[in-house]
Amino acid sequence: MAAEEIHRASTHAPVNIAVIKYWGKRDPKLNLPTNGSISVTLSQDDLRSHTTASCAPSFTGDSLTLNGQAEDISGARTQACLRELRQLRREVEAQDSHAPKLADMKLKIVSENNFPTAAGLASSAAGFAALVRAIAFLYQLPTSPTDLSRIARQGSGSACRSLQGGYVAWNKGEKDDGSDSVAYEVAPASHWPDMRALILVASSDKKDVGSTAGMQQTVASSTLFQHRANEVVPKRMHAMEKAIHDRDFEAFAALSTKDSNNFHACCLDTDPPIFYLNDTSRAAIRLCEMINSRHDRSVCAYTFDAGPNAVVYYLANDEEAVAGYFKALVGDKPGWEGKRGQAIQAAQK
Ligand code: 2P0
Repeated sequence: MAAEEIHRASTHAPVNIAVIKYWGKRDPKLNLPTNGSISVTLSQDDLRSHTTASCAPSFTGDSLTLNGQAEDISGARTQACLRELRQLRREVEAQDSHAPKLADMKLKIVSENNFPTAAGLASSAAGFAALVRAIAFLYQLPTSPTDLSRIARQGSGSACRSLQGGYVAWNKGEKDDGSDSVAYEVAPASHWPDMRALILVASSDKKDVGSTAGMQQTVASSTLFQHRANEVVPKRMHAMEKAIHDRDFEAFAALSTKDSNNFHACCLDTDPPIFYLNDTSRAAIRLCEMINSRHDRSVCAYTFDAGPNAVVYYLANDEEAVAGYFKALVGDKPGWEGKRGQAIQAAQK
């Protein structure tokens, strides 16, 4: 008896770190945001999800294994991604009678992150982006990164920004069906190749308030947030795109740090308040401020997601000024050692 043919495709997707933050949904089901966002894609050599998707007639159920552990994929978000991808495959099969009927087969998805999933390093973004692209490759879909970003967004909002390299924006969109809430490339990584990111893991504990729940609490209770979504971010989106196009690090740094602080101020303005930063985070902020003040210019820019870990952006020429100080801090201070003091230097390519 001939061996059964297993159809298989693999891909990887990088972590992205926002410099204009996504926080708040106007439609939680479709993951439509209240404001646009912009991120920098980190090098896949440093932080990425690698995913293989396969299907065969004998597979009995859809399954996902993440870092060797079986994951529940019955949630509405994963199901929305699988449904959309299968629908697109059915369209391919309807147009080509010789195309194998993959959409009817069950999927086996195996994913590995090369960084600690629990460390709060945007693992859902890289994870959903890799999952969606692996299945799109398996199904040989004629989809663009923008089409795929619309699907990945439904898995996790920030995932839509991990399907392209370099500098990526997520357009808030205006339509209720989410068809225009997609990611686009502001500039390729090669446009500003000397950008660097230093990631300081201040804690790899699971966060107290998850992003999905936290942002909904903020939307429901923060008045500061209304100002952020309607006034602050729309202006910053344009200014950040210009800073990236102009390779203007001074403007990039000012906008990144201000946006991180504005986002965390909205978290504090939430009822009950959400605290993502800790003493280590605040020490990193003070160190950046000190480095910039000593040089009398913006040498480094800090940003924090929904957790205490700092991401510090700087240019390659300033490697010594920034990494030197942070390495000293990591090495010297109790609380930055071992798991809590792990520093990953990720060169953005
Ligand atoms: C961002 N964050 O722009 C912001 C900054 C956290 C702070 O995107 O509910 O995990 O899956 O759409 O994408 C985290 O939110 O939330 C996030 P869901 P997601 O990167």
